[in-house]
Amino acid sequence: MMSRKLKIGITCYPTLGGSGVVATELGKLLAERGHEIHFITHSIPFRLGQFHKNIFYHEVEVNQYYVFRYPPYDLSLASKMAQVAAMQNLDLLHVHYAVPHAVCAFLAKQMMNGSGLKTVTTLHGTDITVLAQDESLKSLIRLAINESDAVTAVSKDLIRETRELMDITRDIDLTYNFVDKRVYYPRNTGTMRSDYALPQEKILMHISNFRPVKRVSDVIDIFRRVNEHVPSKLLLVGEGPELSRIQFQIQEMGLESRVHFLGKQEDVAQIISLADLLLLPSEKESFGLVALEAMGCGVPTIGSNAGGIPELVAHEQTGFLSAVGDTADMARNAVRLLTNEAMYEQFREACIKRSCEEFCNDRITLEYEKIYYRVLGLE
Ligand code: GMT
Repeated sequence: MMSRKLKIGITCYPTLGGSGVVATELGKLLAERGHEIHFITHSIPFRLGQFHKNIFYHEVEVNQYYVFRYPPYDLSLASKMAQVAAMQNLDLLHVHYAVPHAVCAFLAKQMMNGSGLKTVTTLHGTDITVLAQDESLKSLIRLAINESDAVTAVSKDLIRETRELMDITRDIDLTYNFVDKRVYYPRNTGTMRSDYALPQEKILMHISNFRPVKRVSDVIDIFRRVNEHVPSKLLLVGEGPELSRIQFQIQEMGLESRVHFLGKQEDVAQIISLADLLLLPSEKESFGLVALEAMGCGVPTIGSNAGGIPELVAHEQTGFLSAVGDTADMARNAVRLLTNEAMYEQFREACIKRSCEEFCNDRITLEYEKIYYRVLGLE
């Protein structure tokens, strides 16, 4: 029974964020395992890559009727989900992010009444920690969660927070995020390193969407402190609303010559492999996918102990975690690690081992598969 290949519709935010990356990578891995995957999104997922015979893409188009002041994307998505489910005879819809995707899946299931279509919702963090704080959305999110045939969340901390904030008692499966170990391993960076740093300098890196929650000013402060003891360079990867303020802060501190802005980058594994340390001092992080991407490449994380980060980064083994905002402690830990070669080597090996054993693609894909078979009664 377990080997029946499934037809799965996947909806995610295709153009940004860790949730889109995880959803797309999961779809690709499920397709490799013989399942038929139908992405139902407004644009083609940015990490989809090469053609694969088991992967299909269905574009959600929003009609601009003159009566609409706000064209209803959510309703178009729900209709498209139902249409694809009927046309392709889907077994289930797996939606990433509660708003609006889980709500749309609920509507699609109602439209497909009696067809046996199941829905699985994966919560990624901000859908609960930010959006569910809005009382006007809370009941809708609660409905979508309660009506899903299975709900998963990417950390224990997110499960706890969902229960507390949403007053939800139903089962929520823990499915950690993962990295594909065929992609995330310590890459040979050749001469690339010398483009950014001198041989005696260390490279610190921060990758994010530069939103306030990432506390990028803390990144700069940690770097300033580290640089007083260990000659180093800071590589900033990504773009977002805080970027211009950060540029100003760097100028004010006179650090321009020591910081490189790399903008948005596609080949994250190659870039992270340049780093000696990843900095992730976030205010809140349900998981912190970038710390896992770094871990896969053998790069320890110095960061905060917010949200789900401690479930991923093993404190004193694959990195060091401090209280949010304690940049002095974060800098002390960074210096400790960068100036002790034996300790650094130990951390590096622990990173590679932990990412392969605890967060590897094979393991997490099987966990999702098991959930699909369970909701379909095919266990
Ligand atoms: O806030 C972000 O960085 C984007 C957001 C998203 O929707 O992709 O990230 C959330 O989901 C990621 C994938 O599961 C997690 O790794 C991030 O920790 C989480 N962000 C927050 O909780 C702030």
